[in-house]
Amino acid sequence: MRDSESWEPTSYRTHTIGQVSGNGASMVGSEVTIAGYAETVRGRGAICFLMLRDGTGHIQAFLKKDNMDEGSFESIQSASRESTIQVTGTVAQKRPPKVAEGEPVPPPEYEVNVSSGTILAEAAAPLPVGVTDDVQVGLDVRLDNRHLDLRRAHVNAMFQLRSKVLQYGRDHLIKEGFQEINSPKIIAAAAEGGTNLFPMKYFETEAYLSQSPQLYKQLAVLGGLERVFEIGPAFRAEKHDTYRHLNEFISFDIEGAWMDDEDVMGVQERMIHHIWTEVSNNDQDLMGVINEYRASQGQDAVTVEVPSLPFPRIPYCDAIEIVKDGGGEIEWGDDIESHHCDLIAAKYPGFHFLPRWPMAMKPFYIHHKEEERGTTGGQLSRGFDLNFGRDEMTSGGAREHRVDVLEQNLRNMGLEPEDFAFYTDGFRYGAPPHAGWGLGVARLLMVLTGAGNVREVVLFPRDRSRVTP
Ligand code: AMO
Repeated sequence: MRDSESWEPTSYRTHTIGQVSGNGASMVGSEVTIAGYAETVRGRGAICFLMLRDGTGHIQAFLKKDNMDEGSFESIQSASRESTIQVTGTVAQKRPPKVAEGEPVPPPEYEVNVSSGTILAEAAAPLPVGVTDDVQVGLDVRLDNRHLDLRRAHVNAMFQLRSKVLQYGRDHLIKEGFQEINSPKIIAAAAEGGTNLFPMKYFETEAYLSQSPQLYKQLAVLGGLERVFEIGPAFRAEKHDTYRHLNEFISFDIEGAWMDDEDVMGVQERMIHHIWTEVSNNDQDLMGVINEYRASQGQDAVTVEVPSLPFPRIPYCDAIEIVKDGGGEIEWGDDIESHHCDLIAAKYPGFHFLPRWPMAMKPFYIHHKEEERGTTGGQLSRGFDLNFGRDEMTSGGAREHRVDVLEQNLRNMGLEPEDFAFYTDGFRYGAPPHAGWGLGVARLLMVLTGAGNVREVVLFPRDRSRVTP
């Protein structure tokens, strides 16, 4: 439940439910108007107990026929679960429950003795997804009814955590001198390979949905913004159907001038360390709600263990050896796939970087790895991934800032430099060496919350079979 101490009254309520239940002692006798969802409606005849919930808490509203006009009493008494209801009444302390001698006395609880009330919108019954009662339904039914699914305490907690994680990440980057940008999402050239583009008709010409802010965050840095970040949507027409792939995802990107791969790995690990520390210090209540649900499903609790710095760095060549030693089949030049990652994670549980990938496996904008800066060539790159367990969280690297080499990289990858002129032109007038990364927000949240599927932590996921709601 959200902390609403500082929330102002609105046209529909004088107080949030959290304000009333949290400050009950000082509010006894005060008149309040509150509004929320009807969790339960109990009682017959002349009295009724209505459990109301808003985003900040629950409270019991006590209705007596004699104290209200008859019509509103009767309509509320017969209201269906999850209907939205507004009530006005006085705050009172609930009668304390009887406790055996020697047993601890529970803290006082408060209720609202209702003098008037209105149903704002009646809920249809039955509910396709149980909100407070745990009826087992599959993920697809939940996502079809996400508006109801979100009312469940642990799902709501996931999205509160998501907002916190983005806030902590932002705060950290701003402290390190990064400024937030927004790059276009309608684009003309592919940053991440031409095969997974969503084409769109753009007046008389063809355009695409952006796969990544890559080229634009670089241009912003070349333009002198120095250190930038963006949290925005990325679109990939990938035909994957897995727990970690979506066709629209939120990419958390940074780009910094006068930085190389090692520098931005530092930014990444400090940011993740900061997020985990803040969640551990401030958001154990939200983790508690998630763990309560996990316990009800027989799942282990998730704990927020702040990772120690620095994260291990396992260069690609060493990672290949670890996979081979673990019995995996892999050769230099092969991609490191999930089943290979399991073997690496057995040795390095937690976050770990995989730097220095073969140049041929990295996009055209990645810089070669050289012993002597300023020379070209070499098989290795300054590109890296950050993994956790079997999942890739981030890709990044130092960028090629010399326009002649950049154009050659494009040609080497079968691309036409002319198609990228809007980008390469940015390098013609003095380009600072720079580096950056892109982090999949949902994948990071999956690690933090123990969710087994990115769809759990994405409000309205888009995959091959889902474009609604
Ligand atoms: P990359 O393509 O590796 O790199 O993407 C960066 C990160 O985004 C996440 N991600 C996805 N998440 C969900 N569904 C998908 N289909 C999906 N695809 C990618 C992953 C991944 O690590 N321009 C570079 C970044 C850079 O170098 O700055 C890029 O986009 O967590």
